[in-house]
Parts: sequence; C-alpha cells; structure tokens
Amino acid sequence: MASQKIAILSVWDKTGLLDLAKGLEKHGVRLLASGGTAKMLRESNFAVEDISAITKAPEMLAGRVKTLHPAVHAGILARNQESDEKDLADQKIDKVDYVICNLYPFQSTVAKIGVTIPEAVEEIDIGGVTLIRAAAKNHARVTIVSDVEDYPSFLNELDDNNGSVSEPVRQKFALKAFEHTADYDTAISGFFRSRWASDGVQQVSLRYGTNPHQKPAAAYVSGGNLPFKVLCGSPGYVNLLDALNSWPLVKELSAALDYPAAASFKHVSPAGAAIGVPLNDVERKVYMVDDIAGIETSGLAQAYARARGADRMSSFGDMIALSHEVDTPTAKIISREVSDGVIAPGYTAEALEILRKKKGGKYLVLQMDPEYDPPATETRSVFGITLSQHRNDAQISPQSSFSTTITPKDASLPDPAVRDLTVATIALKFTQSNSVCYALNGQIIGLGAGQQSRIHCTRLAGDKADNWFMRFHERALNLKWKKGTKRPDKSNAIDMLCSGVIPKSGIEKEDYEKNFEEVPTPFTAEEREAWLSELKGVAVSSDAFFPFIDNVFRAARSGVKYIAAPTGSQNDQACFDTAEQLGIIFVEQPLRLFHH
Ligand code: 93A
Repeated sequence: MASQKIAILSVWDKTGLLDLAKGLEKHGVRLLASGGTAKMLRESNFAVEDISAITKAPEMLAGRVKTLHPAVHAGILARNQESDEKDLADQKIDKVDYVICNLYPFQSTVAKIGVTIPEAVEEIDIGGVTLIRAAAKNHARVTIVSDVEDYPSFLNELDDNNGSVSEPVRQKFALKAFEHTADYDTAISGFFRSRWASDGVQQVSLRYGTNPHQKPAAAYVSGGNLPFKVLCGSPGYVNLLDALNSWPLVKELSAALDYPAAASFKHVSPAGAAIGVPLNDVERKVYMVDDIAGIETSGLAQAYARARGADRMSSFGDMIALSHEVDTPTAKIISREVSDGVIAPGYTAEALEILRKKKGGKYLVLQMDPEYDPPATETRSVFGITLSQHRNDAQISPQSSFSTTITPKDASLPDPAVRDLTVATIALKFTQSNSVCYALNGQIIGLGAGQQSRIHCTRLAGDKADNWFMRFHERALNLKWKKGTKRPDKSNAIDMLCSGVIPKSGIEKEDYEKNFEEVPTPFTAEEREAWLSELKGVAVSSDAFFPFIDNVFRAARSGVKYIAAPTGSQNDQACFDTAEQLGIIFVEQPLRLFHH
C-alpha cells in the first residue's frame, strides 16, 4: 500500500494558502507546517501538524529556527534508493513529497526608506531557502512550489495525475525555485554591497545614471575589486560607458601596431583614435599642439594630439583613453582642452599633479589595471530582459585581418595602408553601429557612427574627412585671430570655414566674424575641389558589408585608396567592380563588427 504523501508548508505570503491546503487534503496528503502557516490552517479547521511533530524540537530563537532539522531535510533530500531509505528508517524519518514555500520579504523591506541593517538582517530567510533549495535539488522525486501563482496549476496537476506530479512540471518548478533563491541572494548581496563595500574598490556610487533623474546609480563587480581606481573626480554613468569602451580600444590598438595609442570618446563612440605616429610641423599646428614642450619625444602625446585633432568639434568634453603611462606633455595637452576625464594604466607624478588641478580638482582621472581580462560572457538588462552573449573578443590583426584582397586580385597592401585599416577597423569595433571609418597617418580622420543607413555613415565620415583635410589648407592655417579668442571658439570657426557653412548675414555672421582680426575669405567650390583632390591614400573600413555601390563612389570622392569590409551583400560583386574601376584596393575583412 502506498504510504501517505507528505507536504511541508512554510509560506510568508499566505495568499491562496487555504485553497492550496484544500486541494492537498483532497488527495489525502499529510500537512506539516511552520508556526504562522500552521496557525492559519488550523484556524480554518485543517488537520495540520506542526513541524515539531517530526523534529520533536520546538521553533526557537524567536523563529530563526523553524524548519532547520535533519528530520525535515533528510525527508526532502532522500532518493528512492536503498541506502537513503535505510538511513531514513534508522532515524524514523518519513519522505517528504511536496514543499510549498515562499521567503521572507527581504526585497520589499530593504526598499523602504531609512531601513536599518538589523531590520534587513531579520528578513534574511535561512530555513525557507534551505527548504526550497533542497526540494529543487531533489526534483527527481520532490515537487517544490515557490510561487503562489503556481498553486492552481500544481493542484490541476495533482488532479490529472492521481495525486502525483509529472517530471516536466517538477523540473519547471525546480528551475523557478533556483531562480527564486538566486534573485533573493542577489538582493541580499546587493543591499550589503551598497552598505559595506568600500566605495571605489568593489563599487562606485554614481551621482545619477544616463540622465540626472535616473537615480540611484552605481557601478560594481559582484566579486573581487573593480579593475580601475578613481584617482580624482567622481565618475558619471556615461563617463564609465566611455571609459570601458575606449580603454579596450586603445589597449587593442597599441598591441596590434606596437605604438602608444589614444582615443577621444563622446557618447560611447570615438570622436578620434590614433597611434603615436610622429607629427610634422603642419599637423602640430592644425592640432593646436605646436607649443607643447617635449611632444616630439612622447608617442603618447602625439597619439592623443591626433585623436583629439581628428574632429575637434566632436571631441569637446571628451573622455580620453590612453594606452600607456601618462607623461607631462600628454597631461599638458589635456589640461587646456575641455574634457571630462581620462583613463590610463598609470600617470607620472607630474602628469597626475597637472590633471588634478583641472576643472577645479574635479577632473575625472581613472587608473586602469592593464592586466584586467573581462569574463568571456557579458550580460546587460534592457527593459527588464537580460541579454547575454560571448564578448566580442575577436582580435583585429594587421597580419591576418586584411589578407584577402579581392580587387585587384592578390594585390598587396603597403604597410601604411595595413596600419590605417587596422586603426579604422579597431575603432569600429568600439563604435556604435552602423559605422564607417576613414583613416590616414595612423589616425581616424572621419567617422560616421550610429546611423541606421550605411550610406549615411559613409557620407558623414567622408564629409568629416574632407573637413579634416580642409583644415590643412593654407588659408585655414594662417587665420588672424582676435586676441583672447578661446580654443573652442577657434575650433568652431575653423569648422564653419572648412565645412563651408559660414553664416551670410545678421547676428550669426557677426558672431562668426567676432573671432577674427581679419575675416578669412570663404572657400569657393573650385578651391575646395582643387584642395580636396590632393587628399590621397585614405583607408576606409566598414563594420558590415556595403549594400550598394554608392558607398564606394562616396569613399572615392575623399581620396580613398583602400577599403576593408565584410562581404555577404547581394551587391558584393558590383561593389568590387566599382572599386576596381576607381582604382581602389578592396580587402575582405572577415568579421562583422556591430557594436551596441
Ligand atoms: O528564520 S528562518 O530562516 N528559519 C527557519 O528555520 C525557517 N523555516 C522556514 N525562517 C524560516 N522559514 C520561513 O518562515 C519560510 O521561508 C517562510 O517565509 C516563513 C513562514 O513562517 P510562518 O509559517 O511561521 O509564518
């Protein structure tokens, strides 16, 4: 004769408890319950026994020990096997078949304003978690119901299966139980992390999230220490997004090309990125670093001058990443630009002193552990849904990423082209998609990010590359500034002149002209065309295939000689043919590099 089935009931949330007990009783199940649960059932005349009926021990310590006892847990954990059954028989313990349990309300308690640590501590459920975990572990025999919403389906299952529960349902409930205890533990560790983890070591509290009304906000690791230290200032949420995207960019770029590397980030995309190819006199002038002492011997300073100089308008207020220890010339460039912060593996004492004086002592200085290697899997939560993926840890390599030349077939790429395609492609790996990047002299010269249409990226990046090159025109180099004109105003006026959007009349024109001692003559269409025809040898990379030949046409107009892109478009062949006709070397870069 089958022995009577046993259910242990221990629920904080007593919703639906009476109906559940009714359903269990109908199937002749023996009901054992912890203090409050038993009381409620007894008051409704159910034949319920206290847990102490099997433990022979009273609830103790004001409820801290209710169900923690071998009579309970051996009864739950025993398998249908001889040795387990012998152990139970020796101790006169009966097998438990069903566990109905939900936990103390830790989450809602700690959500209350002003909650104290003792209040939170009392809400840490021990016995309930143990019941749930034990029953879920032994799902091969035991059913765990941890969600009040599941009571009806559990009872239906008993009705349909003559008082037992099928394996798929036991598994489904066990999974839910494991998730329930995992969420519970995450809430507990999160609460104590917020109270006890040293700020800046395992976590940093942030003033707010993406926007000022998004509070609270924090950055943390769930074990160990953060891989960066805050040496000055206090990071914002967007600063960290920039820092944690720009750091791997410069690390990878520097390792790939064996040069110091720098990136200037805004809104989680590079405004510029470069390696420290030596600057000539004209470049030093265009990038506004011709007066920086010692720049010619600092690869890092030259890398940042290039990164910042690519698109000075976009770099305004940037987050900077630097691959090597920051030296004095690099710190001096940074100190006089409008910038939010910097991340680097180290700082010389003098460089740190310079940076600590910036922004009245509020400039953000982060020191990154260069050895830090993030986990292979990354997760994020969007609108309550957790997305998880293998991190994009594919490496872009000058040796292997550009080895499949399509047009002309088997053409070999000169070293500077490989270098520039590497710069452009690594930059794209950390740029919001869609993205297309133009590079020359080891630096980005135009980047189109976050456009839904690829041709818009190619145009935007091409227009930026043109604008960059116009800044090398004699007229742009010899502007007569009014004394006291600030660097951002100069950058803005140069941008208007070079991109041909000079205001024609009114206060806007006055505002533009007030910067100059001598207002420069605008470029005519012919002058622009003539000068841009001198732009040559540019490399372009695209984060995915070109869907139409218009991209190739547009690239060619900005001096492009090399294109690297993934293939897979229906128009691949047309793109290759167009490139060939325009004298462009087209290389298949095998990886799609979307980034979001
Ligand atoms: O303090 S506990 O962790 N100690 C226990 O041994 C224990 N066993 C069950 N809390 C314990 N429980 C929890 O009690 C359950 O998880 C449930 O939330 C609650 C039900 O208590 P009562 O039946 O007395 O209302």
